[in-house]
Amino acid sequence: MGQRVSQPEVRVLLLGLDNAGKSSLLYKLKHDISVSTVPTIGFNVEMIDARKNGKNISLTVWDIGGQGKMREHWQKFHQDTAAVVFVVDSSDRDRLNEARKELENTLKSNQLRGRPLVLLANKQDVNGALTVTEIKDGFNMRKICAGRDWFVQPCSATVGFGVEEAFRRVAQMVRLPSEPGAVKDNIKETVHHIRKTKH
Ligand SMILES: Nc1nc2c(ncn2[C@@H]2O[C@H](COP(=O)(O)OP(=O)(O)O)[C@@H](O)[C@H]2O)c(=O)[nH]1
Ligand SMILES: [Mg+2]
Repeated sequence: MGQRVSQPEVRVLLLGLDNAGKSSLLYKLKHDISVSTVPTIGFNVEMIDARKNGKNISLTVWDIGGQGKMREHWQKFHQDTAAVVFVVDSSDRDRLNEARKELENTLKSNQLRGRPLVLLANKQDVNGALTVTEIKDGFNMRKICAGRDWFVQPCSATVGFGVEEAFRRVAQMVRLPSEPGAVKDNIKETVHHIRKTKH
């Protein structure tokens, strides 16, 4: 724990439609890598140890979900976010358009301008799941991600492939707090803010 305090920390937002597999991804990471959670205030936070430029960093991954009550906090979350991980259920063709709209809306946020995006094409273990190419084309990624770094990673949260790769990629893409153009992050401040404004 003490070691962590000194290492650079960046906030990563885990977004996507309900049922995309966000919680499963975090659960997977939690079992493979050391983490801490704040389950009592209605969302999941996991600290992921990662490496960037040969140094240890912490990714604090926030799964704030789509719960109505949390939506009012999204602006605050966006402001301090260094990267977005957007999870798609690749086996759910019926909701692909809904997922695309949600992603487009997210990317329109002023606070997230220029922040890197990793799109997780989850549930690749399901027969007939959309391929990375199909999702890239279907989402028109080149167009909607103009002006930021982006990457599409196939994965399966249940089988457990592609997940660690995705977060390694996130670590490569984020700007550290010490770098120009970075955002500062402060978990305590945010938790305090949420507690204060909860009721
Ligand atoms: N087959 C398959 N099912 C998955 C995968 N990831 C999640 N699921 C299932 O999808 C459902 C929704 O997952 P959950 O993590 O709760 O989604 P969330 O709403 O985005 O947090 C659950 O039944 C999971 O077991 C995956 O990679 N493959
Ligand atoms: Mg969930």
